[in-house]
Amino acid sequence: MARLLVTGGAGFIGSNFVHHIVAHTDHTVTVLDKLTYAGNRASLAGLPADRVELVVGNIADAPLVDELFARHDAVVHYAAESHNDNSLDDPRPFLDTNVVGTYTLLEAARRHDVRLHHISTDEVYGDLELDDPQRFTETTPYNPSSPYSSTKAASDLLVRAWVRSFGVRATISNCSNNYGPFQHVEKFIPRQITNVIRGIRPKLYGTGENVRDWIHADDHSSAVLAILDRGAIGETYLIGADGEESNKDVVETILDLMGKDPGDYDLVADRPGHDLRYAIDSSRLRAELGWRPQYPGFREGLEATIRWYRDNESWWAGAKDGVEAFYASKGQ
Ligand code: NAD
Ligand code: TDX
Repeated sequence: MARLLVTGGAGFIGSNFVHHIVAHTDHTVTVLDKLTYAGNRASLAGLPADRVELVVGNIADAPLVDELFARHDAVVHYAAESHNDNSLDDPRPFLDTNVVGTYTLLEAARRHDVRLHHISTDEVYGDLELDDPQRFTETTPYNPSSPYSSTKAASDLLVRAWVRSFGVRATISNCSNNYGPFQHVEKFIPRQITNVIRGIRPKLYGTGENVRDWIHADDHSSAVLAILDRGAIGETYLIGADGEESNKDVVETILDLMGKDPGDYDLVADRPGHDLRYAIDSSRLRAELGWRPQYPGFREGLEATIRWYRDNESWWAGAKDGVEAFYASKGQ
């Protein structure tokens, strides 16, 4: 039994991880989350109070972070500003949380010699051509495109430097695009599902040819747990489930699964600097730590996710109108 501190545990992937930990381990969890627009207490509802505690606070608050690190065995760091479109609108919070926040955690890890796992993204590697046979590996050079991905790249490099310079016991994982329950309606898949529920046509950026490599959030959680248990200190592991799909195919599948005409969507203004394709080679994680994705195929996963958004309208309804107004102001 370990005492885990999970930053950003009221967000999409962090809350899925907390549910996973409660279901599959006997660890206790303290969530440190600022509850920004992206954090939601309701994502932790129903979890046992003797296993999960929520502390509302900022990862850049050094005294608070120091006090929390002193009483935990390991930290899993999910907290971030996570949305590319927001980072194009106002990059500042991305620097404050993703860079200064991560720096604050690293300094506390150094002081208290606490094991830290840093959650990152495949977007640090930039993008691939559609027909490139190569996928991202742990040795692909960093080449981020957006304010969001450049701040995530910066945070990864800080972790590497604190490992090498100060002996901080940290690991890093870079994961592909996640889907599943508790994802904010600003993101691609929940936006389109909730659009269809509301009678709004799905919106595809540009031509819809861009490719993302999809993994269910629960498979991301099992990979993070494997790295926390068995990963080598100072190392980076790529997490992916061989789930490449074009955005157009994803929208058509959602429409089909929701009983609509698969052509019933709009092409809208493209994202500036829009990355074309991401693709992860997760051989290292599979070979060295024996991890395998457990979730069934993408279509089945999408079907379950659609069911979750239909059944949990009260979880997302409050955010929907504001998100659509933001996109409408940009012609998206
Ligand atoms: P999210 O936006 O849904 O959740 C982020 C959480 O962090 C929210 O609960 C928010 O309140 C909290 N937070 C933000 N700033 C904070 C601060 N200063 N102090 C404390 N808490 C703060 O994001 P997500 O999609 O769940 O992503 C989680 C992590 O996974 C991020 O680090 C992201 O870069 C990474 N990641 C995401 C994906 C994806 O597909 N969504 C893929 C790979 C990696
Ligand atoms: O309405 C939309 N229409 C559309 O075509 C939206 C919101 C998005 N898109 C496109 C843009 C991307 O090609 O869909 C794709 C996925 O978009 P997002 O959900 O915004 O994700 P992405 O930019 O790929 O980044 C996600 O994966 C990597 C997460 O948000 C990041 O936090 C993670 O690091």
